[in-house]
Amino acid sequence: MQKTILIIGACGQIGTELTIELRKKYGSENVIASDIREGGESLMQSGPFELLDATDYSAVEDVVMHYEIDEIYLMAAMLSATAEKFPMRAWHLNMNSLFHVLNLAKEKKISKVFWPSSIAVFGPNTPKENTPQNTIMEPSTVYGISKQSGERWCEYYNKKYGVDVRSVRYPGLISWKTMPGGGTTDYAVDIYHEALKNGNYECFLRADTQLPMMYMDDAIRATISLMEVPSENVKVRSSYNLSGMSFNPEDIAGSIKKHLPDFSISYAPDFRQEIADSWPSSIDDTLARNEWGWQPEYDLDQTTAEMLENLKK
Ligand code: AKB
Repeated sequence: MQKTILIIGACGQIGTELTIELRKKYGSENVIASDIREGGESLMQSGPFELLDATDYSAVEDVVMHYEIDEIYLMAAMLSATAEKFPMRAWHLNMNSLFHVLNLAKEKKISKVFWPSSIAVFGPNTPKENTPQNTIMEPSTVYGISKQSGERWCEYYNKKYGVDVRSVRYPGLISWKTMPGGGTTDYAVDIYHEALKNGNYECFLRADTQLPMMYMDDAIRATISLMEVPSENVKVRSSYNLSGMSFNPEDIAGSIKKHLPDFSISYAPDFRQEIADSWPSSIDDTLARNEWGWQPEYDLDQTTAEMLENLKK
């Protein structure tokens, strides 16, 4: 059966690539992109677009009714570093947009929701290596607190009202089509741009800051496969751990040097170091692998090759 999909936050780092992929899969006219601002040319020209404020319930409801939307992917959020600067704005955006979408599903105006969580749900007391699905969380950032609360609400809406909501805890995402904005893991994208432009990069994290990361193609594949799994197979209604690779700034610099031998990196840690230090260094995603067949494809060197090749163009 043909379905109609709305992506909220379609012009961001994940939203752009998700929209393009969903349009390939379900047809351009059936995938409505929306955001508070217009996006890049390839996104804007590939299908319908609506200017939409994710915190405005009536505006979201109008778009849902107008296009007879079946599924929403809610990708609008304020990320970790920016959220530390604007805690109340981050809370307002991250929580209210989620409530609006969950309530539309509760009222049966849509039938399925994807909402992204993050490794930021974990905190300084969480076991750092191979962080399990269920463990101590206690996030210490505004963004992490909003994602942790969001997970609890998703689970609640599923149990109480039968809302079909699905989620993964994204690690840092690496992509070349759209820049990330305001995250702690953004260095792993900036570094490729600077390597090609200037041959050097000043990193805002320490050399040994190991974090979970993933190439965007893997992240999009994970997202769409989770949304396609039959509902009874989705056992976790908070959010699934999801793992791609783990590396630190020194490793990524080494990987870049295989292509650009003169590349150099220096370190000037700032407030984002404390955020990174509170997060896991690797993730155990056994449940995602067992329950819906998750398998990552990209390691660090493959990611570097793809990033440099595409950014050079
Ligand atoms: C961030 O750094 O804030 C995000 C995330 C890990 O959720 N990329």
